[in-house]
Amino acid sequence: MSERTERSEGRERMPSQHPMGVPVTGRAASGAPATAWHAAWLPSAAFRALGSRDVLVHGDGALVDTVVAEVTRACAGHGGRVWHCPTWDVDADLVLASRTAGPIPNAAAEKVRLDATPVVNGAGDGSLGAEGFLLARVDGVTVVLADAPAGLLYGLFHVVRLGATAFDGDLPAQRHRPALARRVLDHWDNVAVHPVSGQVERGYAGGSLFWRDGAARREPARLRDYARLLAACGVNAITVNNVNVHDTEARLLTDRLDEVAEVADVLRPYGIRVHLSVTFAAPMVLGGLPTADPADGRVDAWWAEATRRVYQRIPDFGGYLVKADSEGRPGPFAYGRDHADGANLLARALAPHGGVVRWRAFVYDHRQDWRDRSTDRARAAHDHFAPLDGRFADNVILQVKYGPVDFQPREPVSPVLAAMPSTRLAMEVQVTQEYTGQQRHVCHLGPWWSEVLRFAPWGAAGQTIADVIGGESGGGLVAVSNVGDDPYWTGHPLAQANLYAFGRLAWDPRLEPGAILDEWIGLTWLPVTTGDPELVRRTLHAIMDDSWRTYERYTAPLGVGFMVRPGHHYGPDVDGYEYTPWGTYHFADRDGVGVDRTRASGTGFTGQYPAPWSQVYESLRRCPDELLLFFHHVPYGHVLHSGRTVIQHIYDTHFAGVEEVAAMRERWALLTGAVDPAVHERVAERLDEQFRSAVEWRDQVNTYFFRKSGVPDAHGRRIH
Ligand code: GCW
Repeated sequence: MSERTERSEGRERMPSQHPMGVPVTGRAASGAPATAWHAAWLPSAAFRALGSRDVLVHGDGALVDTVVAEVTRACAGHGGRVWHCPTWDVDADLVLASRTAGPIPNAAAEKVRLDATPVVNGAGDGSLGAEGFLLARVDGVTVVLADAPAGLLYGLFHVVRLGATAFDGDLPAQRHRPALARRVLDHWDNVAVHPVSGQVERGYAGGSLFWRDGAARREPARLRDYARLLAACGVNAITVNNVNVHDTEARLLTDRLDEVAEVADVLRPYGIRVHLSVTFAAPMVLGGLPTADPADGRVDAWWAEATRRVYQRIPDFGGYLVKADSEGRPGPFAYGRDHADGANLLARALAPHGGVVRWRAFVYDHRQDWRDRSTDRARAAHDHFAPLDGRFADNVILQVKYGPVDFQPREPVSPVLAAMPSTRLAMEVQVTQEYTGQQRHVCHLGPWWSEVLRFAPWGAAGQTIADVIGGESGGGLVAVSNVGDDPYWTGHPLAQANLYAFGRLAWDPRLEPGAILDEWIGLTWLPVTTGDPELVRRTLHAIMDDSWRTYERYTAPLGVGFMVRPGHHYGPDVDGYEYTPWGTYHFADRDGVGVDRTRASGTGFTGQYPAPWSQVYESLRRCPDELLLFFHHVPYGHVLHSGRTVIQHIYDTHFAGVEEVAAMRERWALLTGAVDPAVHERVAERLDEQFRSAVEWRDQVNTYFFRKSGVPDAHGRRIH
C-alpha cells in the first residue's frame, strides 16, 4: 500500500480533500514488484468486478482490517473506491458490514440489516455464526452482513468468486454458513531435513513454506499470500509440522515455540489457527521424565505446564495432532494403556484453554507376517478404536483416514466413521497425492472426495459422512497439504485445483465437483488467458473432470490397491508389497485375484459395516464392481455387473487409461499460445511423464495378469 493509502480510524475522523471524504484508495498500484510465486486463484484480475466499484466496509477488528486491506488492494488495481466506517452516508455498490456494529451508513444495506432477522433465524439459532454471512442485493447494492469478522472475510471472497454476477440484478437474502466447523490442512513438513523423508514427507512441491534446513524460513510475504489463498477457499486451520515428529520438531512445543508463534501471527489475520504435531514421548524427550505414561501424575503435570506456555504465547492456538503407536511412533501401548487414555491425557492439558487434540486412528501392525492370512490391515483402525467409543474427552477429535487402508485411489469408506456415534470424528484426505500420481499426474480428486462425503453408511435415508463430521461439534475435514515452495505452490500447476476443491468441499460438501472446478478455472485461468477463454475452460474440464477415474483405470484394478513401488510409492510394482510386513496383498495366482474380506470365508472385515453395506459388500453378487477385489477373491473369468470378465476389465481399462492420457496431452497442446507459456511448458512436461508412467503401469499390470492367468486379450492387443 502506498503512503496515499489512508484509513479512517474510528468514526470521527473525516478525510480532508473531498466533500464526501477521501476514499481509502482510488489509485492503481504501479511498479509493484511481481512476486516469485504464482497468484493461483487470487490474481489481481479476479478482483476486477469488485475492485472497480465503490465499497463500504462497516465494522471493526483485526479481521475487518484484513477485509479493508483486501478491498483497498483490489480498488487500487481496478479504479474503485473504499470507505471504512465513514460518519456520513455512502452511496456504495458493495457494502460489507458487521451486523453488530450499529446502523450502516447506506440506506439499502441498512434495510437489509433490519430485514435480515427472519433469514438469519431460518436455521433456528438466530445467528450467522462465527464464520457465516448473509448475501443480498437490493436497489443496486450488494450487501454482505456478518456477525463475526471472519464471516465478513468469507463473504468478501464469496463476492470475488461471483465476479460480475455479484453486481447483477436483485438477490433475495441468502444465508451462508460452513457445513463443517473445522477445515484443516496438515503439513507433513519437517524442520530439519530428514534422511529418509526429506524436508517435507510425501512432499511433491519443493521445500516447506515454514522451515528450511533446520531453521524457520521467516518469509512472511509468501506465508501471507498462502493464508489468503486458504481463506479464499475456506480453510481455517493448519498444522505446521509432520505427524512423524522427530527430535528437532519435538522442540517446537517448548524452546522453539517462538517460531510457531511467528507463523501464527502471519496467518491470524486470515482467520487461520495454528496446530502443532507433538510426540507422545514429549515428557521424556523434552521434559527429562523417565516415563510418558498417561497414568503418571508427573506426566499430566508436564503436559499441563507445556500447554499453558503454548497458550501464553499463542492465545488462539488450535491444538495438538498426534500419531501414536503407528509406524513406530511412541504411544500409550508402551504402558499398557489404550488410545483413550493417551488422547485424554493431552485433552486434559488443552481443555482449560479451549484447544483440541486430534488423535489419528491410523494404527495398524506394520510388522506382520505375510503368511498369516488372519491379519487384515483394513480391519485395524476399527478393531482398535470402535470399542473405545464414548471414552474420549469432549475435546478429543479422532482423525480417521477416508479409507480403511491408506489414501488409495479407490477404497471403501472407513467403517470407523460409522462406528463411533459418541466420539467427535474428523475425516482425513490426502491432497498431496502420494498414491495418486505425486503431482506428476493430473488427478483431480474433487469427485473422489465428494463421493466419500456423500456416502451414506446406514443407507440412502440415513446420515452421510459429511453429516457425521459436520456441524459445530463435528471433527471436520482434514487434508494432508500439497503445498510447498514451488513457484506454482503445487508441483503440478493443475494440482492447485485439488487444494481449492478441498477447501470448498469442507465448507459445503454438497457442492458439485464440476462446479468447484469451474470456479477454480474462472478465478485462476481466465484472467491470464491470452487466447479464447472458452477454449481454455473447455480444455481444462476435458483434461481434469474425469482424471481421477483415468488414473484409477491405468493403475490398480477394481479396488485392489497398493500395487506401487515400496518406499516412494510412485509407479507400478504389482508384487511390491505382496510379501512384505506392511500387510497389503492382492493374492493373485493362476486362478484368481482379490482379498477375501467376507465374514463367510475371509477376514470378516465386511462385518465392520452397518447394514445395508455389511450385506452389500459381503455379497459377491451385490458388491459394486469398483470395489470387488477389495472384498472378494474371484476367478479371472468372474463376470462383473458391466458384463465383462475381471481379466478383460483389467486389460480394457489399462488400454483405455493410457489412451485417455494421450488425449489429455493432445488437448493440452491445443492451448499453446493461449495461456502463459511457462505454465504451459510445466504442464506439458508433466503430461509427458504421466504418459510414460501410464504406459509403464499398463504394460506391467496387463503383462502380470496375462502371465498369471494365461487368458489372452479378447481384442488381441499387444501384451508383453
Ligand atoms: O501413507 C503413509 C505414508 C507415510 C505417512 C503415513 C501417515 C506421515 O506413506 O509417509 O507418515 O501414511 O499417514 O502417518
